[in-house]
Amino acid sequence: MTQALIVIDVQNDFCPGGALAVPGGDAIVSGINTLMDAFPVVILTQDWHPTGHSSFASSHARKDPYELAEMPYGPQVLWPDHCVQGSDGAAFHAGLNTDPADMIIRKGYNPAIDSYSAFYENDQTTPTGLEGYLRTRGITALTMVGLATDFCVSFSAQDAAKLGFNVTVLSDLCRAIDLDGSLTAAMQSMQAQNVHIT
Ligand code: VGL
Ligand code: ZN
Repeated sequence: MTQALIVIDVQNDFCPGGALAVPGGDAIVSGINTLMDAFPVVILTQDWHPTGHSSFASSHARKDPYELAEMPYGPQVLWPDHCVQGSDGAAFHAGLNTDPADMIIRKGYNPAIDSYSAFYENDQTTPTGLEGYLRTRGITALTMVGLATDFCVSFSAQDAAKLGFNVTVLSDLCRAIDLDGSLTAAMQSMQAQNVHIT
């Protein structure tokens, strides 16, 4: 069994002062750096949206951030503009040690479809390629940490578990947005998919 650590979206825009700041988002950075030493494989994900991305409220008439929009693939929360490709907000937190990463996978680059999960876009059918990468390297167990617990961590963990990986989420090294009970809902959904939460 080969174990990989997947570090989700530890980027400036999800940290205090960022466009979509997650409370305490920066508090997990040093713990994640330390944890990297314990894993033979480290993978980072990076939310990476083009300007005018369809998940931005600013791309929709008469919509404010945190409202819902009906997309062809279902309801989508609309966010403040964040993690625009090449911007400082899209960069990893300066304190995050990116050197141990074997691979950095970007997601959310499709203008028409958001991608919370590191495995599938929000249409739940378009793959990012991460599954193939993990399988061809013989990785069967995944530990996930990062931002945000109730969106990108939760969707990634659930997809991984559905794909048959043994998934553990270390909640101490995650932080949540917690929009209208989204954290409680995410915890329940992850548990229902047999994600181990510690
Ligand atoms: C995320 C909302 C929008 C996340 C990314 O990383 O959890 N949340 N884009
Ligand atoms: Zn995003």
